[in-house]
Amino acid sequence: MQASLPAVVISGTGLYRPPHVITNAELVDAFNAYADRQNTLHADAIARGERQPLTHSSVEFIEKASGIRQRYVIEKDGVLDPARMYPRFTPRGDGELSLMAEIAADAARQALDAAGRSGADVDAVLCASANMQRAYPAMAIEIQQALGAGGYGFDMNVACSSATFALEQAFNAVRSGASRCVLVVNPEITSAHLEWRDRDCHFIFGDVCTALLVERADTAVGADQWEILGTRLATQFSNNIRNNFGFMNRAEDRDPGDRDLTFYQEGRKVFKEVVPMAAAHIEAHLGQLGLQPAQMRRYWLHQANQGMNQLVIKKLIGGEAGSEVAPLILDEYANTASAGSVIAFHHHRADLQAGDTGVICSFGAGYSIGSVVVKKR
Ligand code: CO8
Repeated sequence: MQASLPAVVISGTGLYRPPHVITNAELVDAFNAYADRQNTLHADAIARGERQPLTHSSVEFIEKASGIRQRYVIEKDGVLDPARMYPRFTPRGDGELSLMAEIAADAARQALDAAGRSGADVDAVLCASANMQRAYPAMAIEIQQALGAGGYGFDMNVACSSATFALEQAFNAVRSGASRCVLVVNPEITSAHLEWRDRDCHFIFGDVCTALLVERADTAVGADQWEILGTRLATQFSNNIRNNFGFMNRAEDRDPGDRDLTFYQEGRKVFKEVVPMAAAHIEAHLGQLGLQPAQMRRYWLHQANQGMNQLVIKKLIGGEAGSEVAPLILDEYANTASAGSVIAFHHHRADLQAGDTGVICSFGAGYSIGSVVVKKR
């Protein structure tokens, strides 16, 4: 049964990179100005011991603890305004393309070009992201229309593992014959869900959008094709990374500024738990396919923390995670939620030869882990 299924390839990738960069120095300056303002505003309460003063952030801490040096954002002024500290987006009318659909269509067109395809060739669109701009209609359907694609589209959210989970859906849809050509897009406007006023996490995220085209190998026409050898998904419930924003907030009489309505985490616990989970997951997946970790030419890993990726690679192959083995993009892009491993794949695969294999792997809230083993054709 398995042997008769057609081979499926990733035939193109695309990347939308926002126009604005925020360096760590700019970020820290804005945060420290915000902290000083807050401490002045609440000086009496602080003096009475009723409130803790806010402590300054530091570039050195951010770079040492995470490896992040800068991030791209769609809107910069609002984020860096100490009186605001979140992006400023102009609302768009229902007749206009939404921001998520706009950046997804941009990345998608690049993926289509790379694969030698047009929107009309696509018969399924999966918009897979850690945050959706609205409840409905699905962004995927708006993107489908913007590209002139056929078939169907739907949105899906598995936090930072949204892209790999969508890749499995695309892989299965194509090899089963249900779809001919599936577009996966990951518009991550993380700047809108990050709490820029929290020193513990204000440096973590950046905005971006990635796109991947998945189609049958025997009809693919692109010059750069990556056969999907297998996918493996796993979830295990955890409260260590959480965001309680949702449609019931209004009915709960919540203040939209409540801290738990944006990203929050127990970073230390996550770090400790993810390393063994991710390494065991990848090893088991490769074992299922009759492959060994050391045989992989490349690991395109989730981009949250430099140290975490180094430890995952050490557990897998016992060696260093140099850029040859596990390229890092988080120094430039920061954590881009589900898009991180796809950006690494987009930027760091041109040097591999036909027959070379590698693993795209995400780890995210949920917890959720997804791995996709690919071979260059
Ligand atoms: N500037 C200066 N000092 C700071 C700052 C700052 N901005 N922030 C914290 N500090 C101080 C703290 O106050 C603390 O001081 P003290 O020791 O005096 O109490 C000290 O620095 C250490 O603080 P932390 O313990 O919070 O710092 P960590 O060393 O843990 O680093 C990280 C924080 C970088 C967030 C780290 O915990 C981390 O990367 N954890 C991994 C989780 C992660 O990356 N999350 C990102 C988003 S979620 C995601 O992408 C999914 C990840 C994996 C999911 C798992 C699926 C299986």
